[in-house]
Amino acid sequence: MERILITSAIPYINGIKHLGNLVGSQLPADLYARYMRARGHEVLFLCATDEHGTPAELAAAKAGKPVEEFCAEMHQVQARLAEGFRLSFDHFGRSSSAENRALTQHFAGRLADAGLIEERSERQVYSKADGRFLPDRYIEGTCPNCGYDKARGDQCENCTKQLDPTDLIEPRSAISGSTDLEVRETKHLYLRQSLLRDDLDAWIDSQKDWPILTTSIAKKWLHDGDGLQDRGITRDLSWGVPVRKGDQEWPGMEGKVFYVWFDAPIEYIASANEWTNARGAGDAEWERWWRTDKGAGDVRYVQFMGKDNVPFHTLSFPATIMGSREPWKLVDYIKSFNYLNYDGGQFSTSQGRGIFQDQALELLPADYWRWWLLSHAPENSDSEFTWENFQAGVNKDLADVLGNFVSRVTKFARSKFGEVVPQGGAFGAAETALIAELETRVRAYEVHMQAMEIRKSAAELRAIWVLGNEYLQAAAPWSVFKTDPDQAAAIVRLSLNLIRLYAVLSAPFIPDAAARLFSAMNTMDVDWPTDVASALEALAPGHEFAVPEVLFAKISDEDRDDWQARFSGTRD
Ligand code: B3M
Ligand code: ZN
Repeated sequence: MERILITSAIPYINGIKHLGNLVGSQLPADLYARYMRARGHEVLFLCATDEHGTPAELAAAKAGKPVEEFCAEMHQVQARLAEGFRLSFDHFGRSSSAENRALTQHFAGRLADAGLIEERSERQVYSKADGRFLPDRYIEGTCPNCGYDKARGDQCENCTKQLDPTDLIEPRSAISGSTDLEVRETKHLYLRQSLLRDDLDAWIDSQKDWPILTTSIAKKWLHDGDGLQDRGITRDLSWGVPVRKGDQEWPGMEGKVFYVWFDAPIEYIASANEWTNARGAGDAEWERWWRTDKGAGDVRYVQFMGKDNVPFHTLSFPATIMGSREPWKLVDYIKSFNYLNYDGGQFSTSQGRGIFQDQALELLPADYWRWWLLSHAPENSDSEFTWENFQAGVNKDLADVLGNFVSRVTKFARSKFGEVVPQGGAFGAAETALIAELETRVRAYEVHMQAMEIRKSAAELRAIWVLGNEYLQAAAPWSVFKTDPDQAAAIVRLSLNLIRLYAVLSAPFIPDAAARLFSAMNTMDVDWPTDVASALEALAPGHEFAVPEVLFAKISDEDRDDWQARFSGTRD
């Protein structure tokens, strides 16, 4: 038995995430966590909301709420959606937690002690009316390029030109509208990542099994252009982790907070601490996952994320950990994803384009989405969601193959033998062949799941479902019954057992359907089939079962067209 720590990139708090976000981190992480638990490993699966930074402040202002209140509410919303999609986090934390505040300040203090933090002076726009420095996107004015009068200090939305706040004509504060702005000196902390370049380089080189997508991005940022840049890790905002050196004041840094990307990955650790604090458990319990001096030496740590987050996880966060000179657990494997596109374009949170998590769950149960998204995970290239493709995947794989098998077997069994597993005779050549093929495919499925090859795993699982259908079609118990009821009973006995086996194998992908199959088969035996032949004897003759309700409803052409039209525009 192994111990496996799993984290998914923590979603921003500022809005409800779309399905592209879901398939790029949380959903595959959940698949892996469920599979590893099913194989008997000890798993700690953590996620959280990423609550700091300008986007959170802006979203709260737009909602007309204090930022703390906005974040608390949105955390609940995201937590409920995570439950809706059956994401099996052991803890879903908050980067604004007291635990993360303490840990973030701790790391900053350690980095400073190690000489890895430097103070630099910068010139930044200050608003007297607002009594604060303004981040670039908090400054509005007229675009010097196109004349648009609501251009932001970082970019003009109208003509897309990248801007500096000083380029704007008649700049004003986006908060108060005040034009009483001036440029002032301000000090910020920089993490001297460049000093850790060789350590990072050697560490990345030693990761022989990482996916190419992960290492290529890491290497690009390590070596391209100017190489690894030192990074500003503080901001002049009020919402965030206050800048402190451990539990000490940091002279000159009063009123400043850490940059959101500095504290967000530390929340992976803090979430474990929140998890134990929530239960009144001691520190030893989370530290055995995170501190190699306290038992985490044999933990395998796997992270899941979209490709845009890779530089932060291969360079910045490891720099924080290595630079602390403390024995924190470093990631062992980073599974990264390309993008899922939506119907000929991109999913976009800011433009409200695509399907969002809440909308998806209003249309269909989680399993439909889980199955389609995972079986089309954007692993080796970007992939695309279209309504035709979604309909085809659900109707073919879930309804015609898996659902149909379950329905035919259970209904036929009930009609001929009642709702108990019949005894029947010995297995013949067809059954022996099926078992051998299942044995091969189940082992292949294990290999793909272990390697986090999501699409290959889905394809293998689908092939395992198909085997059952093909067997049933060829064995034709409904005909055999007329001449040899005993043989028909053996076919049914095997097929009912196959339903239980399917529930075990499919649970990581479609946990709700699996739970319904277990309950219909009236069994708590969820053991992984280390030997297919004996797994197919788990339900003994005489064992009672029930015919389940329709497992998966087909998506009609009408619904498909209706949904396509409904989600063709943008959400406000
Ligand atoms: N919140 C961005 C994202 O959700 C960011 C990830 C943080 S991971 C520590 O894609
Ligand atoms: Zn412009």
